[in-house]
Amino acid sequence: MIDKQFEKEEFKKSVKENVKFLYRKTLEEATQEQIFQAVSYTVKDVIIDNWLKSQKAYEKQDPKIVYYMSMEFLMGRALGNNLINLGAYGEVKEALEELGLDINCIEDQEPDPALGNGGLGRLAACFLDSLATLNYCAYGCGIRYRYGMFKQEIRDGYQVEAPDNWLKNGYPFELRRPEYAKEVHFGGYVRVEWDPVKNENKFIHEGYQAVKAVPYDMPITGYNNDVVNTLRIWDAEPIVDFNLDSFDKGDYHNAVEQENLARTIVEVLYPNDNHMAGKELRLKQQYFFVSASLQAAIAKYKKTHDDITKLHEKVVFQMNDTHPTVAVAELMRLLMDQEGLGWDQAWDITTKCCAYTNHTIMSEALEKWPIELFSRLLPRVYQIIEEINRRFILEIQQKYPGNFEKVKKMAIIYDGQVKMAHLAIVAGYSVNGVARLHTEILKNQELKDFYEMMPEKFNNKTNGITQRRFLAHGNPLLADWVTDKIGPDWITDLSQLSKLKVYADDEKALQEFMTIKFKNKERLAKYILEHNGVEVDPHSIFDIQVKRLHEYKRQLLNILHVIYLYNQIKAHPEMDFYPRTFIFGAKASAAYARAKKIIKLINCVADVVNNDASINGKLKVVFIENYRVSNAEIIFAAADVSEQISTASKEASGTGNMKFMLNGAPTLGTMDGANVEIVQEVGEENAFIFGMSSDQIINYENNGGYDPDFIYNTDPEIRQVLMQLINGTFSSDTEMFRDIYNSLLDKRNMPRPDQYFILGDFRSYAEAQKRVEEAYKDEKRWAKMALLNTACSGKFTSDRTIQEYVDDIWHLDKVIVKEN
Ligand code: 26Q
Repeated sequence: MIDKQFEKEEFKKSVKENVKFLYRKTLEEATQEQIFQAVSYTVKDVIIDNWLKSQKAYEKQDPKIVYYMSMEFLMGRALGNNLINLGAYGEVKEALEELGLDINCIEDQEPDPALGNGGLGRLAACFLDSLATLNYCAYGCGIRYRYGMFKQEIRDGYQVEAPDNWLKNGYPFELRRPEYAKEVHFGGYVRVEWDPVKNENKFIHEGYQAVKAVPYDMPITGYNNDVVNTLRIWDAEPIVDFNLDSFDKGDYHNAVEQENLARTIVEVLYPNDNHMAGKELRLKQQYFFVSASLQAAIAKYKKTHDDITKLHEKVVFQMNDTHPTVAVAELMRLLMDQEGLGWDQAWDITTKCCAYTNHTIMSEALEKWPIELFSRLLPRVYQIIEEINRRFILEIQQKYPGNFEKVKKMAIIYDGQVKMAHLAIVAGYSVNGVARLHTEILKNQELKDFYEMMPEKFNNKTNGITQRRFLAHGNPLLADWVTDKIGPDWITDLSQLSKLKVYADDEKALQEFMTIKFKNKERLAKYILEHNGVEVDPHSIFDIQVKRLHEYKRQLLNILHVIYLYNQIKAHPEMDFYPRTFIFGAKASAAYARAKKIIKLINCVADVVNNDASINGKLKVVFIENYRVSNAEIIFAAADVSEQISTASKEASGTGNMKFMLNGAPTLGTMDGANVEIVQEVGEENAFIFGMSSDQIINYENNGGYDPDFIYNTDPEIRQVLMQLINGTFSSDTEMFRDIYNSLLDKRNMPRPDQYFILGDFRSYAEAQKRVEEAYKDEKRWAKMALLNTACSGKFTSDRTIQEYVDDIWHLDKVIVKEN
């Protein structure tokens, strides 16, 4: 149903008025950006009414609330998504057309709020969409970074990072809420005082620096249910007012420091993906948003409840990886020092309120903080962690008397470090992995000791994605086709897609499906021409790998295989070869030198391959600059082949894999993360699986025996590819890719040469690629595969994931906002 507010004439009038009020201009005089602002304000007006209505409904129904605590929310653009969820996209598109405006151009004016790195941040965004759509009361809690994920420019083949000043024109979908500001304290010391009345010690935090946390709320609209939840991101402001001459001269130094602290704390998102940066500022960011969010949650609870010991009945804090894990100690602090509870009561509540999701098993991503830094920055919180640790060690010793190995492996504080994952597991009542295989590896390898001691905490929640953004909005042609075939229920019940299976042998339907794919490929080709100046043929196979750049994701395997194909075509020009476009998109962390070199390599290979007339355009390589949520939507829709080629056991789940599948691209991948479940859903015959299993990889890791030099010495085609890295084929500087070459072979990297087993999987990958080509040549077979991928993707909606979190972990109540 279309809301009255989106009645076309009303809407047009409102846009014109907003342009007038905001810019003192007529529509004709306004820029596209100004029109975007005006349109957004009109949409926001409607949302605000539903926001108020949702608030009222929550007050009346008093549901349990989940606070999704995350350092990252990779939201992507809001305008189009809100229009979809309000059921107004079509109407608004037409209204804009009548004003002579193209909705796509208007949407393109919006900056991507890129307050996240990759998978973990995007998952948080999908979860908020599903929570609102499923009628659950939820808050996202995070940080309002002034600068989100950097913009990537490619210059001379190199990645160059540019700041992302996403707030420069003002962001229309946020609301400052100064009345909910909270103070957060850093540094100082703890004074212990005897409280003769309560007959116990009082802990008084003094000499700290204070920062004011000011929340900005962003509306999260549910699909067609009038629910509007809140993403609350915190900004930092100094508490002292510099413009007052009157402040105590003696405090000048402290005042300057507090001002600096406020300015730096929310300045920028750390652009590390799956890698721990042990920076003090990062820990400050974590405590800053956690403390403010917990204070706000407790204040909200106390407004309508007077028994703080029942907090867990109405509140749950889900920790998105260990990044917000300081929450468990902060909650203890607030319950004891502010609410006056004793340790046991506070611990009982805390351990019923906190739950933890693990997103990685890679050791370099595990958060460990030096105790020196931790205790200096958060002295009272550190004290509490010490006590949690002391009590936990007693528990270990009780359960495993005399087994000091256990203490060594499981302690929260050990070797001068605070291990955040251990803290999260000990204090959380639920520990979950993000795909079946990942959870099994956690239970049987990485977190084995914890699983043995507390098996009841462990559970799996396979990730999912929102079909509202990644099909309804990103692929309107396919969305309409699906609705045509099976009705619109898939938008809130993705399992409906299985009804498409009856079309798997229907030639007309297959034809339609592939025609849509072709049109989407044309749309992407246009984007690539406009943004990269490269012409690609939409008739070629679009083989796509888009994700953060990391060695474990093995973009290197992909590009080495491109070189191998190039050599084949050059050596056998007469060879039957189906034209292929290899498309990459990836940001490398600014400090990750080898990852940046891999980007350079991809671009150097692209230069050579794309400009070699002798191969007749059979092979093209494209690196899409600045891969992000907004262009991802276009990219997934246009994919023929989904590259999911991580070293088995390393990718916890992956979510891009699901977005490709939903859009009808078969997976070319390893048995890793959620790929395993994708194959289970779609059938092995509709995917291209290759490579070593996670068991094989783990076995090599534990026992050694992987010998890439043997492969290099015995496989001349692989050797040729590797030689080309250092013989000037792709760069006149023969040292350019020496490090990459070494990384694949050098046994001096012992005990394990190439942790990512690239040469070990190379032949198997090349064979799988051959199978892709054969399958693609058979048009009907391919169409069927593609369609079945869409038809079998129902499991991978974040709606299913969220319902599982609700059923097994959160136990939330459904809320009704829209009266029928
Ligand atoms: C930690 C400490 C200091 C600085 C940065 C970090 C940091 C930041 C981001 C550590 C890890 C991350 C991101 C991890 C991540 O995105 N993991 C991905 O999560 C997805 C959602 O569950 C999975 O699908 C992916 O498999 C997993 O890699």
